[in-house]
Amino acid sequence: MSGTRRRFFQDAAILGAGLLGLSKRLQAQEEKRMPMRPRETNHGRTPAEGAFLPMMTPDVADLPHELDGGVKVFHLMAEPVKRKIAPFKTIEAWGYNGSCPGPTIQVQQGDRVRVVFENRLPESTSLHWHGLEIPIEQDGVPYISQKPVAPGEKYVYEFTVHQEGTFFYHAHSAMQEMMGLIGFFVAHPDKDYRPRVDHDYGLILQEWAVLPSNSIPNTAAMEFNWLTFNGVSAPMSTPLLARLGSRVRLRILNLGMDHHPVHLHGHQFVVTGTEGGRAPESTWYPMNTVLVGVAQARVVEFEAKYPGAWMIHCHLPHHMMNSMMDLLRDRQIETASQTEAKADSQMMSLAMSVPFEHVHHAPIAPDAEKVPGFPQDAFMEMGMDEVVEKPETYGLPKNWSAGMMGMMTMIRVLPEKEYDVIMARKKTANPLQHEEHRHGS
Ligand SMILES: [Cu+2]
Repeated sequence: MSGTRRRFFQDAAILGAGLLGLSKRLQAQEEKRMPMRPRETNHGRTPAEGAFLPMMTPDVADLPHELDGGVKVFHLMAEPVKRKIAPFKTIEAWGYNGSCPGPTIQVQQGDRVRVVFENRLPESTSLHWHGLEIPIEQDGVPYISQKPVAPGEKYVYEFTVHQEGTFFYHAHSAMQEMMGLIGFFVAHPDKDYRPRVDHDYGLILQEWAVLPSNSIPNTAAMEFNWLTFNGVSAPMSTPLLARLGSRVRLRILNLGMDHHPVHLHGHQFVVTGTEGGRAPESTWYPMNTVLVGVAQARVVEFEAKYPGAWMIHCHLPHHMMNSMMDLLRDRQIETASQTEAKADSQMMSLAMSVPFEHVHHAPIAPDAEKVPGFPQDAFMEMGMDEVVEKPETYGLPKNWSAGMMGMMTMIRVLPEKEYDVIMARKKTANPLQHEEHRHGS
């Protein structure tokens, strides 16, 4: 009997015990609110003069650059990309350099930037620099500011970035945007923002309409069944990490069809910037949900005061779930005739077809079927801790993944020791990828 099979047969008692343990932990955390640590920049290192604290884009790589004289040169290729958005769902999107969303570009205010762009798509496209004040020839709008870049052709963009802030690059063609042609373009200020942050994270919000047993997004659809942060649905989204007592910046970018109210658990934040750059401190006020409209970026900052795994998620109810259509077959629409025994047998058949762990769903009342409206969330949870395991998930409570769906991730606020353990595991798991480095200077 495989580990997966065995786990399937674990019953609700384990889940119940896990939740009890979790609530005790939360209670303990309430009691030990920590005083703020002295300011410390990105894992204990202070940036060199002229350098900046790079933003991290979980699940998306940074785009490296070369220097040509004083110019930062980036190479960007638009191309079809297969993106695994859930353990059992891979979509055929379009992106840049093998990534959807595209790799993150980070520069510093004042930089001269050259982007050598190559179109490997089957149709013409262009690159628009959203929010940047640059000459019209660089604006990337087909026919208005340039000829469309034909398949197989290259085009060179070059401009000086005099702004600071959270910008993005994208194809300036609506359907191509919906296929995933978007990425971060972050311009760090020439003088660090005050107060300084210790962690800087970026999230790109996207939504997809992909029919069951299909892999190509329907860009004409208005109803979305897959919602992603940085190209993955929870629980595949890699948790953000923060040292207890640190200051965190979170940049959230949206270029889809819907507006997303993004909510942070357990902490209040202030909006310190938009897609137009830094906002004056006089405009900051506490909140914990920020509406990120289409074509907007919202930058929030907060003190990570309370230890725990705190959810960050779009709060639209339908964006807090994944499409299980590919898996569920006769469970596609739950009806009052759904019983625990039937759900069990369906879970068992799923466990045989999908290589992930199933933990028994949460308990239901003995007479649940008699209650009008049942079931709602019953039978929805699908624990898959093992298949989405990575250093950043180390130490989370058993079956944590069952409650994570759709446009959702978490920030793990960790005391020093726990934080260091995970950082060490990250280095062991992928020494090159997680080598911390600074850009600029
Ligand atoms: Cu949403």
